[in-house]
Amino acid sequence: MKGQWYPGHMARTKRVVKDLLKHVDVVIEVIDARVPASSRNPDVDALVGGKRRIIAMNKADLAAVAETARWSAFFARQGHQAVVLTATEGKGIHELAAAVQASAGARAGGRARRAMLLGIPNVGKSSLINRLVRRAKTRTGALPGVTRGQQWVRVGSAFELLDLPGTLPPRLNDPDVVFRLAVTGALEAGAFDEVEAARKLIEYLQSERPEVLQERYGVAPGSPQGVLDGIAAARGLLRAGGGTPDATRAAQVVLSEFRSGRLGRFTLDPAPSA
Ligand SMILES: Nc1nc2c(ncn2[C@@H]2O[C@H](COP(=O)(O)OP(=O)(O)O)[C@@H](O)[C@H]2O)c(=O)[nH]1
Ligand SMILES: [Mg+2]
Repeated sequence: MKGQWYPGHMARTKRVVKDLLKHVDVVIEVIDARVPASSRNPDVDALVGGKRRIIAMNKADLAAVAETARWSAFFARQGHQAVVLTATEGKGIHELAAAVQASAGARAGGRARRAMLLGIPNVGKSSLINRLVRRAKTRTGALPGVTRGQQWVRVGSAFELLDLPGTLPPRLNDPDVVFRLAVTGALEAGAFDEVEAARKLIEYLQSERPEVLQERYGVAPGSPQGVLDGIAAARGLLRAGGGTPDATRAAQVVLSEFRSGRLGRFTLDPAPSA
């Protein structure tokens, strides 16, 4: 699968992120727990360097529980603390705040430690900030390195959070990664072929959990295109005029229901064993 992103905009953002990082003690790298490898930006390691880092595995409500535990253990072996979260329900927020506080250590020279969130689009950075800031006490105002409109917000007693996240481009050079980002909703609709993504998703579902499509749509197993046409027929999604199945709308239904968890909880990136 091919994917596209806005390189100009992202290149500028990366410069801004690099600048902001100079003022930060702890980085919260936000990833999607369904795709813990595919949702990481490959430049993060270089950008963050030796700073303390916490990996926020968000959207855990949509990921397979056992796989999330395996990934979390893997990150720990890599020397990064991982926190499992569901930002939309506020789950794990206390643990995340505590982890930042602990990793930031004591105040240095009377100043609270500073943290910022980083990650590719749609992993839930804004949702996490909203939840963390709800726990906030005071806004500390503009400081050097903070673009107009951004500010540090004090969370708890020992750290301050930048109230806007750093957004980095997703990985788009590997067709499997593009597929996994497309079906989890990290890419904009125009950046990939929806029918192709849905066909690949149907193939995946038929091999991983063959009963799911039959239970949800009443379609018998078969070729991905046949299943897609069957879903269109079952949902009354027919093209105007000829009355033939509308595979594009059927693809949109499957993608949207997969993303919202209505087809079950899935982790698309298998956890490394070592
Ligand atoms: N199911 C689920 N959805 C989430 C979670 N966190 C964020 N979302 C949804 O994912 C989408 C992107 O979230 P947003 O915070 O805007 O991501 P950002 O682009 O990284 O800032 C929104 O529709 C959120 O409601 C979560 O933990 N679980
Ligand atoms: Mg956002």
